[in-house]
Amino acid sequence: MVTTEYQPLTPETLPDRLAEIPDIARQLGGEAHQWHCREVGDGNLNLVFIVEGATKTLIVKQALPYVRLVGESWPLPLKRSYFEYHALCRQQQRDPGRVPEVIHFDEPQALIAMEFFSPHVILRQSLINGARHQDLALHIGRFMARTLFRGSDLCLPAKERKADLQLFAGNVELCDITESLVFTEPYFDADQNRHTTPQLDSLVASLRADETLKLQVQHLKMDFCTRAETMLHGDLHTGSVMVHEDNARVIDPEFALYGPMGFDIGMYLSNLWMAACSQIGHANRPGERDEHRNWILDVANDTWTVFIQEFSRLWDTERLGILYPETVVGNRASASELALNHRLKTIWRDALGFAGVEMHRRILGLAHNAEFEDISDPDLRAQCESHALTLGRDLILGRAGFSNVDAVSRRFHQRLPAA
Ligand code: SR1
Ligand code: MG
Repeated sequence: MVTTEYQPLTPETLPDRLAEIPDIARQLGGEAHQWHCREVGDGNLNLVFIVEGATKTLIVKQALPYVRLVGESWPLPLKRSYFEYHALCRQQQRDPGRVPEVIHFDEPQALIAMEFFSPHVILRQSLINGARHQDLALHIGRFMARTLFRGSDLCLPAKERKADLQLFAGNVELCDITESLVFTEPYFDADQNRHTTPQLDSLVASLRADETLKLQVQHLKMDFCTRAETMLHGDLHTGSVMVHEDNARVIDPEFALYGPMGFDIGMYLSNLWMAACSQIGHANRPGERDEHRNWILDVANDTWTVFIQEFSRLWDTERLGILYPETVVGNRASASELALNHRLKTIWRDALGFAGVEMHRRILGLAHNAEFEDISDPDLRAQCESHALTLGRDLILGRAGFSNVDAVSRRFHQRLPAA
């Protein structure tokens, strides 16, 4: 853009600003005054515009200098769009077509113009509506395996991986959000917290009084902060996935960082499990959503199965990095297989712990989930939330004991509230 001083855009100012960028003007087609812009951001942080031109529609995302959810009292650096841009470029290379193509990045304006997925909707809302998407597990399981494997020392040249480690280490403020809002605040009576009260009061008090639980969460937080295994999406929940029929795409990697592989997986599975917990709250009659709930649980199971398959395939075919070299661990039939199984076991155990923490923070912390928030009857909402809170505690404390994803489904059903 010609204009260099940062200015938050509006649907009125956006067309003239976009017209200054030849790439965008060409793609949109026609004249700037014909372009139709609307602001559609419903996330916690940014402005998001849909810009309909004469020949094409684009998404324009602009960071605000503060947290949108809270307001100007919580400043947040514009630089997050720089990390989002770099993460999108890497994800595009590592799993082509699964993330929006970047058309233009303007660093001073903290603005990314990108591909518009249409008629896709946010997965979280689709699960609330009771819709199904057949290949969801395939797309997201592969996305996680490809991005997590290909961003790590298992695959990337060490020099490149270290440069990226350094680059994403700058995403300090967004990491701080996760460190505080996910791993810390839910476990004490922090100012920004809220929960369904009084229904959940005693359960919340018991969680906050549970020293073993809090210690385990701090162990997980230490892993999140220190185990820089790969480039993570960093905020891979069902609000960061867009779906249409059998297609699924991933958006919004502004929280990207180098961290443990299990974090993205745990956060994503957790949001599926919470969607499943919420289904009784969206039923018009008892049992109406049982099938849908079981379908969501199956998607969680299949996602992990696809992850294992794809990660194992990459282990055999793309293990070109410095870790577990073939010269030392041999090929699949020997020590390599033991090493792969060890890694998968660690990722699974970590994922379960992170999943439990994500459940807690979405019910006790600042940023809640629509699948629970949209349940207007507080008693019913609290029932769904209690299910998730207790499941979350089980996952954190028992993460080493859930041998596979079926074991989690069984625990889900054991904790299911009586109809
Ligand atoms: C203040 S930001 C709250 C949450 O919104 C984002 O989507 C992340 O999940 C963050 O934790
Ligand atoms: Mg987001």
